Amino acid sequence: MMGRPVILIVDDEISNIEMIGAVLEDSYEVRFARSGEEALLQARATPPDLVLLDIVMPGMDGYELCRRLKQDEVLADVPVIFTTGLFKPEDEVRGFEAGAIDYVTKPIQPLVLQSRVRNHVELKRMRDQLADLAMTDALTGLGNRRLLEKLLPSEARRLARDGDWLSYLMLDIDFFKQFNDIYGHPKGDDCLRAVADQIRAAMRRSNDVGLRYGGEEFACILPKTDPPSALHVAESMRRQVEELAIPHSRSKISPFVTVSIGVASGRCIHGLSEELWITTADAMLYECKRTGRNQTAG
Ligand code: GH3
Ligand code: MG
Ligand code: MG
Ligand code: MG
Repeated sequence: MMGRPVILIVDDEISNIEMIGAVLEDSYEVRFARSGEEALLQARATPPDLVLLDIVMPGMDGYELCRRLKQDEVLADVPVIFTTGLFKPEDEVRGFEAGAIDYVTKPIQPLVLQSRVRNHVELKRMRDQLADLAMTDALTGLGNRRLLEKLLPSEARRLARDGDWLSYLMLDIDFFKQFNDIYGHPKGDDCLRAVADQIRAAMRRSNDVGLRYGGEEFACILPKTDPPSALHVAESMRRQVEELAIPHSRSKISPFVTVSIGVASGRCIHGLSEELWITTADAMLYECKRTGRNQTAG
């Protein structure tokens, strides 16, 4: 969440929107929608940090909108608080069943609403932080294996719509065990960070992602990238690492730290397992190692 958190108020009555907006506008960026349909369009265009939702509205009611938000891949985690005139326990239970995080009845008590909104915005921020942390490698700051396992299938699915190219790179540092043995693990960690920085710098397009697969192995996901372009990225990455000129006296092939990179490229098709990219890149990486290291293959 950057800047002021965005609150989307959904209510068919303008006086309710004005009243709730006035309570929150000092601390939040307030947006509003007059119907469920309008709210769904708005939220998809610019996801809010929290939704305040009326239940009784013509057309799509609040329960239905809440369910739709919870089914949306991007919006599912946005907290929804019902603000409603319906006060019966069964109405409230329906609200929670639809996926709401809280339920406030009208007439609104301004200070109570402020407190509840503040708590839920803060909890959402902490959940987002934890989710980021869970997907980040602590040593290099790159995405980790967990992020790879989430991103690769979702990218493959997205690209399958147009049968687009997906390229996948698997990078492995050469003779890294010997590097640790002679220079020690702290220097080994510095080396991993330096290689990670080169990988990050090589991710030129907005959807390119470099990740730490584990140990001294890294992966890159390059959407809409054909085989020659992927090999080009890999080759330039290999050269950039070599040009760091990190001394490695125990490498059998170079005075410096080098890497080998296996490349897998294919057009995405619905139902094709993304494992194919991993096993292919692995096989190509093995070829690089077998035939000398410090090279790329695809
Ligand atoms: P090859 O050229 O065939 O890839 O040989 P290699 O020595 O690089 O491969 P091997 O798999 O035998 O060794 C990988 C080494 O990476 C062993 C392990 O100590 C080291 N390593 C894995 N994770 C870390 C880490 O987080 N920090 C440091 N310093 N070393 C690590
Ligand atoms: Mg209403
Ligand atoms: Mg390895
Ligand atoms: Mg290695």
